[in-house]
Amino acid sequence: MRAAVAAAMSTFLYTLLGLAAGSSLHCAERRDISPCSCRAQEPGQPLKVACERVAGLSAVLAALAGRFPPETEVALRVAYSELHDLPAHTFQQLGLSIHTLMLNHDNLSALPEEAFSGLGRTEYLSLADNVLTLVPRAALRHMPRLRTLDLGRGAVAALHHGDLQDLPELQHLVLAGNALARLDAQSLPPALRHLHLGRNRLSALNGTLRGLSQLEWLFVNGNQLAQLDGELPAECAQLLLLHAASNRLRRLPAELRACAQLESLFAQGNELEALGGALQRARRLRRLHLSHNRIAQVSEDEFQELEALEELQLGHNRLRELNGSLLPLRALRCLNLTHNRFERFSLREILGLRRLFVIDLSANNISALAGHVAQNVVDAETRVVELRLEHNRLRALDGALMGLHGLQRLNLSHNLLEQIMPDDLIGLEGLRVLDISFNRLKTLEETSKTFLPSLEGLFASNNLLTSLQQDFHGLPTLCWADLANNQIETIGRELAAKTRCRIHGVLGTLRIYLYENPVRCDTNLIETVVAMEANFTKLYGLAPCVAENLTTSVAA
Ligand SMILES: *[C@@H]1O[C@H](CO)[C@@H](O)[C@H](O)[C@H]1NC(C)=O
Ligand SMILES: *[C@@H]1O[C@H](CO)[C@@H](O)[C@H](O)[C@H]1NC(C)=O
Ligand SMILES: *[C@@H]1O[C@H](CO)[C@@H](O)[C@H](O)[C@H]1NC(C)=O
Ligand SMILES: *[C@@H]1O[C@H](CO)[C@@H](O)[C@H](O)[C@H]1NC(C)=O
Ligand SMILES: *[C@@H]1O[C@H](CO)[C@@H](O)[C@H](O)[C@H]1NC(C)=O
Ligand SMILES: *[C@@H]1O[C@H](CO)[C@@H](O)[C@H](O)[C@H]1NC(C)=O
Ligand SMILES: *[C@@H]1O[C@H](CO)[C@@H](O)[C@H](O)[C@H]1NC(C)=O
Ligand SMILES: CC(=O)N[C@H]1CO[C@H](CO)[C@@H](O)[C@@H]1O
Repeated sequence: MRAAVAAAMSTFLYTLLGLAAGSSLHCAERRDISPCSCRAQEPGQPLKVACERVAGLSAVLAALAGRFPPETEVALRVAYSELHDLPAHTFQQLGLSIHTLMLNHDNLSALPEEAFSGLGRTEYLSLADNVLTLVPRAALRHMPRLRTLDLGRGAVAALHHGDLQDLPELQHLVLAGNALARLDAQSLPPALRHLHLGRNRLSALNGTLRGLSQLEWLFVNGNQLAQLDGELPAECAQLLLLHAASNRLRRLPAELRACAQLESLFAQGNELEALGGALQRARRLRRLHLSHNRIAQVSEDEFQELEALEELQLGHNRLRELNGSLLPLRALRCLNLTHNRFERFSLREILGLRRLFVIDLSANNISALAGHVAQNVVDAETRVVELRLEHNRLRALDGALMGLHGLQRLNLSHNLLEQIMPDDLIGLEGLRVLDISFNRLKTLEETSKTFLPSLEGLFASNNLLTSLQQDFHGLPTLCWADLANNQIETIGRELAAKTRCRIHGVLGTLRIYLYENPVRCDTNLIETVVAMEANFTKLYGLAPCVAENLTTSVAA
């Protein structure tokens, strides 16, 4: 989940910050412009010139002046430098056409009024990673064409009315990671499309977004917002993404119903107790992250029109029931319900969700699974590939998984399973990994009557198994069996007689892990080990018994 958010964030920031650079123009010789460097890439893009750890703007001027044809279009970055001589010099003196200017990690706490004079064509300015406490309004007045302004990770505490008023074309504004606690009314330019106010100290948005009818991406995550009621743009028809995670939201704003284009909503880490129908009509919504809230109920029609939803993250909430609410989610691929309060789960809740790929029901309190798909619907063609049921209270499977034909990974670890019946896993032709570790299984004998033609990995450590005989006879392609921490005393020689490890058609060796078992160390065992090795099966964890005896036995 976090990865997804991070990916969305970085895509966004990439759009803003990841400028394509280069030019059909050639760079000056590197030694000529030291300590700066130059990179040319795609034609038609500005030359990328970077200077690091320079002693002042004068040093930049000395390095670059006269090295390029006049008015060459550049993206200039001056970073990790001291620009104490900014009042004495200006960027205009470089004689270049600065399309992009990035002054990062330069310990800037303020900018002189004339710093940017002559930069009337600059479209992109980054002052991120400095210590500015105010928006440098007077300096920005020289940049009327600015489309992108990045003031991220600074110390700006307030956005005042008029701070950005001289930037009529501003579309992308990043103020993330400052100390913003105050936003004055009408402090944001109306043409904004992307706005990042994340990781500040905002407890209210003060109506500042109401007029932003072009807004597509809004980040207000990591603030102290208790509500967004009446704060979204009055016309939010363009809004594609709303990132409001890690606030104190107690509900979602009803106006979300008007944001017909919304594709992503991140509201995890809030105090939501219900959704109140705010998302009912979000027909375009694809990603919905609501984990780490207090959601206790969803009404039957909560997701009524969410026919495009692919990912639903509802982990770490207080749900006990789904109320059939998921059934309209025809495009759902990932359903995450980890750490809720389900005591039973019925597969009827996912009936007809043909795209569903992964279901995470781990860490609930599920003691019963119900409503297996095969029994209920003829057209129940599910594609669930991964089912996570670990950390629940299941004592039996009751055949509930029958019919999940596409299942490849099944995690049942940390439950209370005492036995698995042949019917329980019937029809799971595609199952590749089965985790039944940390249960109370005394034997796998019944399991061995099911045929699992694709199983590659069996995790059954930390159970109460006492003996291994024909337990793998239904597992023709097994490659990996972890049986550590059981009570296994005896291992039948024919255990793996019908198994030949195979992954994607490639033959390999079956590895069986037997650490921490009271395996009886006798001549039988030694012979079993030798016979198995001849059949591409290796037993691990029987040292010191085998290690010592094997040499004698083989030598004999
Ligand atoms: C940053 O600038 C301040 C003065 O504005 C100065 O006192 C401080 O030493 C500078 N820090 C670094 C790391 O250069
Ligand atoms: C809201 O805006 C008003 C006037 O524009 C300002 O005085 C006030 O401090 C702002 N409040 C917050 C919490 O930003
Ligand atoms: C199920 O949905 C109905 C309305 O559709 C609602 O009244 C009821 O409280 C919901 N039940 C649960 C357990 O969420
Ligand atoms: C479900 O969400 C939790 C965090 O809320 C995450 O750790 C877990 O990996 C997710 N499961 C899946 C299958 O994505
Ligand atoms: C788990 O479910 C059982 C009933 O199956 C109930 O007695 C118990 O209180 C539940 N535990 C939690 C933590 O909800
Ligand atoms: C099953 O879940 C447990 C607990 O989350 C985890 O440690 C284990 O690695 C999972 N098994 C597999 C095969 O992924
Ligand atoms: C070894 O493989 C052969 C042929 O598949 C089989 O007949 C025999 O029982 C196997 N022996 C052991 C110890 O697995
Ligand atoms: C059959 C056999 O040789 N068993 C011996 C294997 O080694 C252990 C010591 O590790 C002896 O106790 C067994 O008698």
